[in-house]
Amino acid sequence: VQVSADPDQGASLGTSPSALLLTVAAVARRIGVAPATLRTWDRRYGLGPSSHVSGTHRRYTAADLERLQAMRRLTLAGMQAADAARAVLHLGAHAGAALAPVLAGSTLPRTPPTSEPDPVDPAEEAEVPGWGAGMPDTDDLFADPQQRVLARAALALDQATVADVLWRSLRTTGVVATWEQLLRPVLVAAGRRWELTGEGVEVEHLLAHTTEAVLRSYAVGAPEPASGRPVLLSAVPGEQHGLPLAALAAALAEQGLGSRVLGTDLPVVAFVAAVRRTGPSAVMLWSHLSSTSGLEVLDAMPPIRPAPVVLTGGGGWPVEALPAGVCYASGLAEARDLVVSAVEG
Ligand code: B12
Repeated sequence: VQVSADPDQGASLGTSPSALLLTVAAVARRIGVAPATLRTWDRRYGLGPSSHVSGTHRRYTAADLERLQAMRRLTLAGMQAADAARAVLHLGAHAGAALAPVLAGSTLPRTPPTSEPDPVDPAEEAEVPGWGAGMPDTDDLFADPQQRVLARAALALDQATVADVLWRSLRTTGVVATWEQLLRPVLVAAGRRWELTGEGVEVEHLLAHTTEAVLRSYAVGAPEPASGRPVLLSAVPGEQHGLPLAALAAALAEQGLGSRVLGTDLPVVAFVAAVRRTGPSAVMLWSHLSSTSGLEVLDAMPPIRPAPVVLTGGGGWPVEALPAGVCYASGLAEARDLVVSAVEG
């Protein structure tokens, strides 16, 4: 018999994973809604706990939790609660994975409006956290429905929906549009929130981590230059921002060009060693913050033959002070095109 130390769980637990028994409060925390919303979903749509432990309140099983996670994904993707509940009751827990990405793309007609509009429930209204003091609401901040879905999912720490939205956008609009029109505005808002309130680091981290993971897997498998001289993408010492490198790797892969990402905060000696060892055709150095020391890396560039094309990107570079022959790319598409022409030679 499986016994859990989780204070949220019931004392007498069953023998299978489906016997996970959670309180309303525990489920509410896990899926990111108010407990009152769960009670509403139970009362109105029958999406309640299916287990009863004698002498205690009713508890949610693992299967109940999965259904509620599906419900949550669908409502985050913009579906009316009543329609989402109907989909979940018909399709089970798979409804979220099956329908949320489609809804995010707005290509599927929503479930026909057979239901009465839901009466406004203050708990449901409040269920997606806002940006906090000084920031407009998500709907006012973002004109584009995709941006809203991404922002709401990030605020709710709903990693599966963040990844779904990104994958769908990459497949339908490509890397540059996904980066410029979907991701950058939401990343900038997350950064602005932190700047204004000091809050939301967890949202920023989840968004950044998921973005990086999705962009990296999008880039996997693209062939490197036939010349045998690879493309190296690296952030300068002290620099923790690396998403633009992941975006560049994905944009290059989309053009059929593989690259090697050396990551963030690479020490100068390690960069020099990588250049000597691989003899790259092009090198991109990212510096986001002016406090990071990119010029040191340029000074240390080893004199290999043929010399690589050296590109820089990010707001940290003193563009006027760059050494002769070093290019500055001001955006993703420009960086991609410069690397492609460097490789084509
Ligand atoms: C995600 C993120 C992080 C993540 C990074 C994770 C990762 N794997 O990359 C983590 C949590 C590590 C992080 C850490 C920090 N961060 Co930060 N972060 C961000 C955030 C939200 C997005 C960064 C990003 O990818 N931006 C890319 C695009 C979106 O940037 P952009 O400015 O629009 O792009 C311009 C150019 O760079 C160019 N461009 C855009 N895309 C591309 C692509 C290519 C290939 C090229 C060539 C050019 C290009 O065009 C634009 C116009 O110039 C930004 C918010 C923001 N506004 O960017 C803050 C932000 C950059 N961070 C900030 C700060 C202060 C920090 C920390 C110091 C916080 C701290 N106290 O720890 C640390 C820095 C640590 C370090 N030494 O590097 C500030 C920087 C303020 C400043 N200018 O000095 C920002 C702006 C947040 C804010 N509003 O205050 N951060």
